[in-house]
Amino acid sequence: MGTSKWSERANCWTSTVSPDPSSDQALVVEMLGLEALIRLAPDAPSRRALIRPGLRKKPGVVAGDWVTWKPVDEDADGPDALITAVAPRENLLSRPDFRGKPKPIAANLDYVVVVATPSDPPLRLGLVDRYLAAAAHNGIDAVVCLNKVDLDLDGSAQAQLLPYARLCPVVTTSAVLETGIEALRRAVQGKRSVFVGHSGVGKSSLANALIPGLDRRIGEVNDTIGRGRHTTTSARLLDLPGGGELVDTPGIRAFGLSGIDVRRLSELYPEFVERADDCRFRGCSHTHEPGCAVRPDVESGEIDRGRYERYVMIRQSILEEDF
Ligand SMILES: Nc1nc2c(ncn2[C@@H]2O[C@H](COP(=O)(O)OP(=O)(O)OP(=O)(O)O)[C@@H](O)[C@H]2O)c(=O)[nH]1
Ligand SMILES: [Mg+2]
Ligand SMILES: [Zn+2]
Repeated sequence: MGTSKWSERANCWTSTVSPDPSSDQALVVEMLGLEALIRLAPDAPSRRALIRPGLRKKPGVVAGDWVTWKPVDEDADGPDALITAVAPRENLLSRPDFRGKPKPIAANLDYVVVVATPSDPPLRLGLVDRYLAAAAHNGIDAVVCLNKVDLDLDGSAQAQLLPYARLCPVVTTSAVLETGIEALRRAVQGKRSVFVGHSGVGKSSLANALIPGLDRRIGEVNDTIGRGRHTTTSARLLDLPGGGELVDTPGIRAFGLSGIDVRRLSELYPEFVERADDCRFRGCSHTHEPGCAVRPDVESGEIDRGRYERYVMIRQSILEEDF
């Protein structure tokens, strides 16, 4: 869904959803309570829109949605537009809220860019795995970005991410030293990406590095706690110079996969899928079944043991949530 999709979208909307070919379609840039910031064309300024009450129910409206709108009477400083419909989504990335209910993050995405750090906050590969599984579940490609590589003095974080290079692009950056920014730019150019990860990994700092003059608010440098700062409070779609967009999102503490059927979990691991045809049983979970073709590959090192062990733990956590 790069910027080029604007025209494709426009054609598709005029032929299907909208009888009026003028300009009643817009892109949602940010949600602010019951209002949305929408944009009518790639370089147009964003404007405030109310959301028709019937559309407020989850998943509601999110950044990256294409919507139909109509003008409404401007009252003082209030919004001057009303969103009347949401176009069918190509995909939607959600995460469970504190009650386990899916909370939508962003829609119509090409990439989920999982941002992680060697330290401050510490590297948690279980979270990376959960995001990769969620991306696969929603049919979205993933990119892993190891930011704050300036803190990876012994290279151990980079070593831990080596197995991921077989699964998706892995980019190593430092927003502070401005290293790896061009590689990240190449990875996301012309596409629509959502930046996800713990609070404080540098998602907004990377957005600032990719978009000169953006000046998005980032966490305090001399904060001594080193985690849980939640500087960004709502997902915001930002234009990349030269085409494409990124959605900067608020950091999270944990990312559950409770919406995923546990029997489907192994299908979200491409390295397991590659071998699963040779398992004796269809729908093998690769945990206890005889004749499993995946476990020998874990033993031989063909499949990364860490990924496998975390898969077993993630599977267990989904099973426990289900009962
Ligand atoms: N050493 C180092 N610090 C960085 C780097 N990138 C960002 N930081 C610092 O990390 C802190 C958090 O950066 P943010 O960009 O606000 O992180 P965020 O992921 O957007 O955080 P939330 O909005 O809370 O989710 C700030 O103090 C940044 O200066 C980096 O590459 N190296
Ligand atoms: Mg941020
Ligand atoms: Zn198996």
